[in-house]
Amino acid sequence: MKFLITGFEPFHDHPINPSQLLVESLPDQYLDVQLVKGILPVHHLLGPERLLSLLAGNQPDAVLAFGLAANRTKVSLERVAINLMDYSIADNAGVTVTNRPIDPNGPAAYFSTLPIEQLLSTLVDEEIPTEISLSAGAYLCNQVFYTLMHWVAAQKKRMSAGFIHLPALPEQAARSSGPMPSLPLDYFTRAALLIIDTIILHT
Ligand code: PCA
Repeated sequence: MKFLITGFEPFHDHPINPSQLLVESLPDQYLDVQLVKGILPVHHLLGPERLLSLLAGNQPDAVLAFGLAANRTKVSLERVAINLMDYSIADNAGVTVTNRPIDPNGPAAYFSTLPIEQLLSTLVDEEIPTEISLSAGAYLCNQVFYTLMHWVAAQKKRMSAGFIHLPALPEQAARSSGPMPSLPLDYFTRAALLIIDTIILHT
């Protein structure tokens, strides 16, 4: 079995991105699973493009995409991707896309195909603060999530794929002028491996 696992490069006023550090912390092989890893640019065109080329080039059996949401207090299992780009900050190329569909011909939204209820109870049982989230926002993470689920919808097979937002790391919170919730990196690494375990068990 092959998983594609992606994170994002740093963006905006975040000098590091926990999703990148998480992806880099994972092994290339876990149990019987090959982990293909990619870091996506925070760029309105190149982010989704890089994801699509990783998907086409690797034909994974399952996909986990991660990103940072610095205001979140818990690991957030995103339930729905919406067909909207409405950036509140610029991407790393300085571009702010507002009020535009991701795909003018695509459906309004896609649901995650991750077993998010099972993932929630597994992670909470392991004492990793976790929640189900109803909005991945309207920035790059949602755009990549929507692009991912659009690709999944076109596949002939059923597959587990979705997006997970991570809170900031303690080193980001330490340097933040305002309040910033955080969790240590090993929580994210453990969460990712537990998510893989759970998907294998449920597919
Ligand atoms: N978080 C941003 C984009 C990249 C990232 O890690 C987001 O939530 O859209």
